[in-house]
Amino acid sequence: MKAFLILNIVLLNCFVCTSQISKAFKPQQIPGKIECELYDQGGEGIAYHDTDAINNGSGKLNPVNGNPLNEFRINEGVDISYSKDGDIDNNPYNKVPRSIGNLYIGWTMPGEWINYTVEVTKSGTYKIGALYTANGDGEINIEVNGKDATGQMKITSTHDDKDPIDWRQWHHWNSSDSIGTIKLKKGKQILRLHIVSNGNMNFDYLTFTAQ
Ligand SMILES: [Ca+2]
Ligand SMILES: [Ca+2]
Ligand SMILES: [Ca+2]
Repeated sequence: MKAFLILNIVLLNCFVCTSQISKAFKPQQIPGKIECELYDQGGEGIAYHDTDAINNGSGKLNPVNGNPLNEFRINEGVDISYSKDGDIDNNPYNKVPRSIGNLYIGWTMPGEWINYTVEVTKSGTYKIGALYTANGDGEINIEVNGKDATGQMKITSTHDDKDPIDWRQWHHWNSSDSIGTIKLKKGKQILRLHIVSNGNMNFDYLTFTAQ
């Protein structure tokens, strides 16, 4: 009983200390590449909102087997997987060449959002790009410090009727360097990526290039 109480106090303290603010998981800079799986720490409702609390990639699709890629942020609701060999992610229906072993966020659904605390090194307008897949046209937007900063941005479908394998419709990779633009001020900013419509998109990273 005593051990149980102590454990509860430890867990409660930990919950209080980690759940109040969204903060960077790893330093990420703009201009540059923002790795989507390196979203903020803080958990559900603080650093992200996901439709279900389980990670449908780490520990589920990708079983625990000692490979750190299979277990990345395993206890978090954001769904994470990584690009795989063997005609899974490097398949003939890709629009761009695809390297393997790269973590990405997937199982995206409308209404979900993810925070990225980033360091902007220079104020200005940036072009937004992405390495992504989209089973059907979708839309996203990005808020900065709580305000919509991009409007709805279209993510063009990578669905290809010629692919005979149904599940692989979520693995046709494409990149774009012009999905939208965003004005950013120098300094620490919290970007919030919203899945607006369709879902069914995977994002490996976003790029921010000075205009
Ligand atoms: Ca989830
Ligand atoms: Ca999800
Ligand atoms: Ca990535």
